[in-house]
Amino acid sequence: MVNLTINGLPVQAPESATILEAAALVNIHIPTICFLKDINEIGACRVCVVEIEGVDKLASACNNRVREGMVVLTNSPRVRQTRRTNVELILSEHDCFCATCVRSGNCALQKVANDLGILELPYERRPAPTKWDHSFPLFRDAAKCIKCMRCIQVCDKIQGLNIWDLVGTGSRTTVDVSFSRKITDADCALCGQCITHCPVGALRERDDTQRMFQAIANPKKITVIQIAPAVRAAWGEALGLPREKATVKRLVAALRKIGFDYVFDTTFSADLTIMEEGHEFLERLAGRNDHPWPMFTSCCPGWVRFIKSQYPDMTENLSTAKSPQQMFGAVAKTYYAQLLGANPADIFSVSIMPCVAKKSEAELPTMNDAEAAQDVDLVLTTREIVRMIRAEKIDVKSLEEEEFDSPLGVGTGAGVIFGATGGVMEAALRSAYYLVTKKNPEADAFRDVRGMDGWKEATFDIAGIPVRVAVVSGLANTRRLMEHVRSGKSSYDFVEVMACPGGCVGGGGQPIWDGEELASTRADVLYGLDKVDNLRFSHENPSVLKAYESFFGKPLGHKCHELLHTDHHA
Ligand code: HC0
Ligand code: SF4
Repeated sequence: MVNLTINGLPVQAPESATILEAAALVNIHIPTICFLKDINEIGACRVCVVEIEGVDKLASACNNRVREGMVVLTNSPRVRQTRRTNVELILSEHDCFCATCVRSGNCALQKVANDLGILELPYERRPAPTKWDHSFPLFRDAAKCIKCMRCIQVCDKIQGLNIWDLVGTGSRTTVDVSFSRKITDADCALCGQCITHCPVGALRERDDTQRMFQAIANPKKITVIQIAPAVRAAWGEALGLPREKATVKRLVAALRKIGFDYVFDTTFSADLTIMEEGHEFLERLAGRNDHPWPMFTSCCPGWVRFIKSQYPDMTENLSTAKSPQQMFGAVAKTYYAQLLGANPADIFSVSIMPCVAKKSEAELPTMNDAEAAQDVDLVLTTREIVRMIRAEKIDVKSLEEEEFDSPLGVGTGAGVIFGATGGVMEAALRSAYYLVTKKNPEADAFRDVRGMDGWKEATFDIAGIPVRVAVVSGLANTRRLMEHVRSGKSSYDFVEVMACPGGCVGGGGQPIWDGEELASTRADVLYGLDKVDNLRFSHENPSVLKAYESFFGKPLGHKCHELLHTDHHA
C-alpha cells in the first residue's frame, strides 16, 4: 500500500492503483471519456488530467500510478482550465448535432461538456465528412468520431479482428476501417462490441424502426414478432424499469400497444433448435455421418461470420441447424401461417435481438426457405425496440403483464438460458442425456459450463459415453480455441461459441452503459428464470412436440431439413 493525498484527503491505495482508482477510493470522481478498464488505458482524451505537486506537466489519472507521498489535485484552477480546453478541442472535431444523435442522453462527451458548463464552442468546428455504405447493418459516422481508440482496442484485444485502425497523419489522423478496406470487405463479424464500447454516437446499428412502423401501419401485413432470450434481461434498463418490473410479459404488453399482431418467444424455437441440433449431435456421435469433429454450434451469426472468414476450412464442423431466430421465421411463415389460415406472403416476421449480426443473418440468401421470401423480414435490436417504445410514449411502468400468444409463445427454461454463454450447451446436454437414456438428468447437472470465463471445458458422462465439451465467448478467445483445435492441442466433441463476451446478454445490440459490463448481471436474470420454470427441458416443450406431430414429422426429417437447417457454405 502507498499513502498519498488527493485534494487534501489522505488516501491509502495499492501500489498498482492508478490515480483514477485511488481517487475513487475516497469518492473523488475524475471525469474520463476514452478510458476503458483493462482495454483502453492510454490517456488519449486528456480529460482526466490532474496536477501532481512537484511535476511540471499535468498527468492523465487513468494511466499514471500512485506513488508514496504523492500530492494530487484533481480540480485546481490549472486542471479546470486545461480539462475545459481539452473538451472544447474534442468538441471542435465532433459533429455536435445532439438532437439527431442516437446517443443523446447517453454520451460520455455530452455529459462531460455539460458538467463542465461548456455552453459555447470557441474553436472553429471541423467535423470530418462521412461516407458509408448505408445498407450495412453497422454504421460509422466519421464526423462524430473523437479518436478515443476504444473501438480499435475492443476489436483488437477482445475480438481479435482488427477491423478498425488509425489512418491519416497529423491533423488528418482519424479512425477508419483498417488496410483501406471497405467495411463490407473487412471480415467484420458484426458483433457490435465497437458500438457498445463507443463513448459517443460514432458507431451504431442501422436503424430499421421506421420500416417497422410502416409494416405495422400496412393493413395487409400480419406482424409476427419474436423476443430473443437475452432481450428480457435488458430491455427495461434503458426505460428506467427496475429489474423485477422489467419482465418479458410487460414487454409483450408494450409490443401489443405498439400494434404488433402476434407476440411470440424465440425460446420456442430455441427448444426446437435443441431438438434438431441434439439429434444431429447424436447422429454424428454414432458415426452416422461423416462430419469432422468437434461439432460447433451455429446459432450466433457473429461466430458464423467469423468462422467463414477466418477458418473457412472448418465451416464443415458447424451444426447445420439454423439459429432459433431463423427457425422461428421459417415456422412463422409455414406452420403458423397454416394455423392462421393466412397467406405466408402476408406475414411480416420480425425479431427483437440483442444483436447486430442478426440483421445480416436474416438477409442471407440461404435464409429464405419459407414459401414467402425471407424467413425473418426485419430485425430490431433491443435498443431499437426501446426507441420505438419511447416514440410511442408508452408508459411501461403502468402496463399490466400480458401473456405471449399461442402456440409459439411457449418456451422452456432451457430456451431462456440460450442468452448466456454456456446456455446453449447446457440446454443441449439436458436433452441429449434424455435422448440417449430416455430419462431426464437433474436439470442443473451440467451447470459447470455456466459463468463468465471466456473459455470453459468439461467432460460429462452420458450413459457411459464421455462427452468432451467446450464453451467459448469473445472472438479473441475463440481464435485461441480454434488454434488449439486445429493443432490437436485440444480435442472436443461439442463446442458452443458466442461472439460477444458473456454471450448474447452482452450483445452488441443491448442497451449501453458506458464503461460498465452487464453481461454477468443479465445472465443471472436468465438463470433465475430457468430455475423457477416448470419446464426446464427442451424436449418437454408441448408446443414444439405438437409442431413435430402435426407439421414437421420427426427431428431431422425431410421437412426439418428443408426448413430448419441450412448450408453454411452458400
Ligand atoms: Fe441470442 Fe439465440 S441466444 S443467438 O444470443 O441460439 O441474438 O438472446 O436470440 O437465434 O434463442 C441473440 C439471444 C438469440 C438465436 C436464441 C440462439
Ligand atoms: Fe449476436 Fe449473441 Fe452472437 Fe453477440 S453472441 S453476435 S449478440 S448472437
